[in-house]
Amino acid sequence: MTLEPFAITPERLRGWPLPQPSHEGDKDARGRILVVAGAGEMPGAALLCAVAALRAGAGKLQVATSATAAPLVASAVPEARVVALPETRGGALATAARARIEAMAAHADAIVVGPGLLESAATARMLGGWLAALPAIPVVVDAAALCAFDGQADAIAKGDALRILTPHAGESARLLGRERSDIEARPLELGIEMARRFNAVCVMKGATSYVVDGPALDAGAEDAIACNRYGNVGLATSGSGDTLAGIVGGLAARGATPFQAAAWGVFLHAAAGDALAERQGGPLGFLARELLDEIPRLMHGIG
Ligand code: NPW
Ligand code: AMP
Ligand code: MG
Repeated sequence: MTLEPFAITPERLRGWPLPQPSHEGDKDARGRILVVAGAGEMPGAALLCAVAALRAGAGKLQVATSATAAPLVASAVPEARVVALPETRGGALATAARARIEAMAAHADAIVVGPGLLESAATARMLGGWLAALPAIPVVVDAAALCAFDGQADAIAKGDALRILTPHAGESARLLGRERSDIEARPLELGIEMARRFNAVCVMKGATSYVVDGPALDAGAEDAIACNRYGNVGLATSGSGDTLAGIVGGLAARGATPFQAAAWGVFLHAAAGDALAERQGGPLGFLARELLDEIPRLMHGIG
């Protein structure tokens, strides 16, 4: 078994095509995505993530967001069914939100949880218990939801290996209980450690991003680690990771495996950044929301 990553390229992805809907397919058949994201002070994260999932080709969108953010998200994303979750006085999700999210998850093919949620110990406990009890569908765990994994690796790792973790270096450091400088110095090695420990696909985000398929590695599979070198520093911008999480979730809702959705998603996100940088003559100044419109063209361009 080799721990050498393969490079994600358009050629490689062309030989690894995404599932396509039948011509007769309705929106349910296209893939149903549930986005659990956003808070009163961060409704934009829910918007970016949700629209990204649609741009990646998902057919039906539900957004579960805090009661304060819900009207804002609903008017900004008219395509979505938006459910207002009960929140604490501080704006984090209240325990009572769990039943609402569970009911929505019963009608989803994939879930993204975390962008723009407020971190709180109670939210982390609630999300941790919910994640451990979920049906066998892919779940992208990002941002504040990653804290639900703190101290619960065993409970989560017993799951069905359909989790996709998308931490930046700060979040990886916290998840692994290490210094951020460790993560920055050895992202591949520590990505392998994380993917195995959490029995998940891990995306170690950075200027170079690694995608590690923990369950496949444990099964001795070849080609279980991918590396993306596309993209540019313009992607280091507010909301960028929220769009990535939505793209990966949307691809998973369409039926891509967690590893395929993560590898394709990382590439499409980076290639969108490159397309914007080329058009504007340099990498700085494009907006995370502008990445979204690039996705369909790039996705269809690969095949
Ligand atoms: P510091 O301060 O750099 O030392 P940020 P975020 C660390 C939502 N968003 N490498 C950072 O450390 C997201 O979805 C909402 C290493 C700090 O300790 C999240 O829910 C938007 N460390 C939430 O905001 C648009 C890094 O992480 C901690 C790092 C927080 O997102 C923006 C928090 O850092 C945002 O996406 C790195 N690359 N990046 C919206 N429009 O609603 C961060 N850290 O910078 O406060 O935020 O972790 O990216
Ligand atoms: P987040 O920190 O969650 O908003 O995610 C940031 C996104 O931007 C991730 O997909 C990173 O891989 C990407 N990114 C951050 N810095 C760079 C960089 N210097 N070059 C290319 N991509 C980057
Ligand atoms: Mg982020």
